[in-house]
Amino acid sequence: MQYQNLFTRVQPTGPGHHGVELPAGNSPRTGEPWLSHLLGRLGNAQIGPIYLGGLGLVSLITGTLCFNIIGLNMLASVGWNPIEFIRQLPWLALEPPSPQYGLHFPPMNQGGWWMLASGLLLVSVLTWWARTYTRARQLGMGTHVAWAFAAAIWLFLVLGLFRPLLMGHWSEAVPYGIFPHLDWTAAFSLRYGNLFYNPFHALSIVFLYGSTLLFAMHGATILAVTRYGGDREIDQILDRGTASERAALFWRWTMGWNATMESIHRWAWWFAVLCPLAGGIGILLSGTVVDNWYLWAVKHHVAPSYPAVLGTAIDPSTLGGVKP
Ligand code: 07D
Repeated sequence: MQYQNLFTRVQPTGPGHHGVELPAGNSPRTGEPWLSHLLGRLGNAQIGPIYLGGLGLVSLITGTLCFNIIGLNMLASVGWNPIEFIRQLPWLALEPPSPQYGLHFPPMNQGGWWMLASGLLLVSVLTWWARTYTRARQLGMGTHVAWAFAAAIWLFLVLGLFRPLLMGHWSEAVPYGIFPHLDWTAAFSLRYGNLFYNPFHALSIVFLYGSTLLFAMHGATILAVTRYGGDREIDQILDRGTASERAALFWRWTMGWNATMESIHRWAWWFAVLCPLAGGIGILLSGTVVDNWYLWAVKHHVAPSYPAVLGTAIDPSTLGGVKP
């Protein structure tokens, strides 16, 4: 019979476990643990208890307020018609203030709600970060998750806070909305001469794609040796002649070299973290230091200057356009 680890996973039932004792000064965990067979097929069957705490509470409240402000503004934009709200949802937006307001606080209906929603989102994301940091510390863990999350927050802050501040306009920030934020992304690329020529965008893609490749390699390798207990990581590191040695051997045979049980996770962490870190640098440089990435690439002999038959590329910033 074929070994099917997904279907042979045993789900023992019994009293739920609240987890290790927490040091003094922590809030109690909320909720009696219960078991879900369905979720147990995807991960751990035990649900809860959850740790809410002060930071979690602030994060949830500010996040919910932000979400509702965005939703209500969208609803207002279709005359408070719920049917139109659902029908047009992908196109609806809460836009940042227009350029004329610079870094000033605009009237509520001209970007003020965007400012308020963004302030709340900022508090929500930062308190959630602090929560990942303090929860890890209280469990005696390293803070690797918090610092990986911080890398994503770096890109989020560059897009919505640091770059608009450097450019002197909140209008530079990203709108809330499904298609509107995609349109913003495409417009940003066009405005700065095609983001493909931005080396940090390229580097960010390297780590994005690199992360998927590494994740596929690692996930596949471990699944391939679960029949030998490869998913029981600690036994694998301490014992000899294990599934993990077989997995290592597989890679040493196929590509001459292998990562270790520990180093593969460092590879994964760095690849994931470098994606938004490099990306944030690329966005911060756009419009502040470099105005046109295509012309930048030509100047630095990265891209060829195309033959004159195609006409010369014109830097859009020299065309005048709409001035604030
Ligand atoms: C966005 C930041 C962290 C987010 C946080 C979120 C909440 C709650 C709730 C609103 C993901 C906090 C908030 C959880 C929200 C409420 C209620 C992380 C983020 C903390 N690109 N591109 C990248 C590719 C093109 C463009 C990165 C590929 C075109 C712009 C990545 C292609 C154009 C920007 C990437 C491609 C263009 C990017 C993102 C291919 C026009 C960025 C990395 C094959 C479409 C961003 C330097 C990431 C960046 C970015 C990939 C093409 C524009 C590597 C594969 C040429 C403007 N692009 N791109 O981790 O960093 O995002 O650029 O075509 O800003 Mg690109």
